[in-house]
Amino acid sequence: MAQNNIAVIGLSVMGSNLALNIADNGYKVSVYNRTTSVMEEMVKKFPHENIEGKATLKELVESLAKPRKFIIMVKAGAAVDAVIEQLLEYVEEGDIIIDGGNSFFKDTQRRYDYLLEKNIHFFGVGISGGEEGARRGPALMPGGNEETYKEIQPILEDIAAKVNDIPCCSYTSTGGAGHYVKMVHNGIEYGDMQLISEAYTILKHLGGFTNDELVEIFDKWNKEDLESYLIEITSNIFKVKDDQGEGYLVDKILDKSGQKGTGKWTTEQAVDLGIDISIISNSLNARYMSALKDERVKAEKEFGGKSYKLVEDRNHLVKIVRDSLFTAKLVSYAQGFKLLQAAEKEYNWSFDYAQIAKIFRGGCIIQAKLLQNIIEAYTNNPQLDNLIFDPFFKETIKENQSSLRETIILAINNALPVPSLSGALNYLDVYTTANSGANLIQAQRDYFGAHTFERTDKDGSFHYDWVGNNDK
Ligand code: NBP
Repeated sequence: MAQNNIAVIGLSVMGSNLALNIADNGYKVSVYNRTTSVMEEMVKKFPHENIEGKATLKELVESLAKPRKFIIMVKAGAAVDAVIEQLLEYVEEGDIIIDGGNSFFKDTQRRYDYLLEKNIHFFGVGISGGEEGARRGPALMPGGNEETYKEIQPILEDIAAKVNDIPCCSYTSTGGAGHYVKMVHNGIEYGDMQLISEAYTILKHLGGFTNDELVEIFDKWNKEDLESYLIEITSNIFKVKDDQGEGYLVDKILDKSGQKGTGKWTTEQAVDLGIDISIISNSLNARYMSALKDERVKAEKEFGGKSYKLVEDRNHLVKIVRDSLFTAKLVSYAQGFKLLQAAEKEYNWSFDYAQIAKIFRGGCIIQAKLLQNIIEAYTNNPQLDNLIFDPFFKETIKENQSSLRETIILAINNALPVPSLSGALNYLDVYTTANSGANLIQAQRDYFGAHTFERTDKDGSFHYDWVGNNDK
């Protein structure tokens, strides 16, 4: 009988966990996977009264109440298009297809437009929180038609993580907006992780802190402004002893970090839209550089090695590193939201930034106490040009920026790389400089290319005959 509430297509770890989460919330779920044995195994391994396995798409479609709702959880890219094409054989006008994978927002926009012509509603839903989030409550970033969103809102809100009973799920805007927000979320995640890693290397090499001492420091930070999922797991990481030898596991892990491309997308978008997201892009570059392990080992040898000088006042170091980390994090979020603002204009979306910050408060990697400050900032002034103008941001940055400067100088004097902390400080220094050196750049552009310039004392566009007058 066509009575089930929703279908999940793709039963790898994310799809299976999401189906179980939906079923736990009282919805009848039909599940399907291209390779039928995967579906059979899932249903056998996780028997659930609300889950029914379907071996064919036809059976799957026929099991659903109308309008039919499908969540596609397959590998991002061509697989999503393939599933959509197969579904088109069976779906009817008004049915709803949701892509919950990590799709590129332009693909989502293309699919949205394509399906709109056929009167099929398409939603791109950014899902954050990994396997555990999918199972117990992820952060959800839906994008698509606002009117039709009401059809899927109850299910999405029920399965999402909750903070103070408020679901970490909110409609973002049309087309690819949900996947865009997810992409920026991932970019911010890159920035947060790199900043924490820079704080760690400073404390380790210039403070001489042991892993046990780092646990204490991070535990303390996690009770203050820096409270966040990433600070919490970092502390947990420092506690773990190596299960295959002496010492701690973190010290045995090769310093080559991987990435799956969302930081690259975020950086490419920032370049396309002309937005400085230095913390995120420097974090991405740091991951690329980390991959060059052999070359870095060779270069360190050939350029004289490193000798870090321990500081005398370790308590002071902890203080300035904490202030630096928090300040850089404020700047990083300011940059991320600035990118969202630019995208809103470019793609004709309409974002509610306080709602977006609310989504991030739970279920996802960047959940942090700071998001409450962002919610307040945008609730007080939805038109903020830049988060750093919000009174809380402004006062905190003013109070802490000398610590950030001191930390960076200390790191630089020890040749300890801090690309993202310095990206934050450079951004602040550039943004708070009323008179920059760009007058000279304009003069050069006019000199070799007659690109013209504006003047400080008169309106209009000017050109000067630099060559002719030089020859005189
Ligand atoms: P994978 O990304 O590993 O994809 C495997 C699934 O895709 C299987 O069900 C597979 O079916 C199906 N599939 C492929 Br591959 N090609 C297909 C095609 N042409 N037609 C139909 N099905 C096809 O699964 P995942 O790790 O569960 O992730 C699902 C989505 O969620 C991805 O977009 C991922 O980026 C995203 N995501 C993952 C995480 C995470 O922590 N893993 C977190 C957040 C978001 P088969 O069994 O027949 O091969």
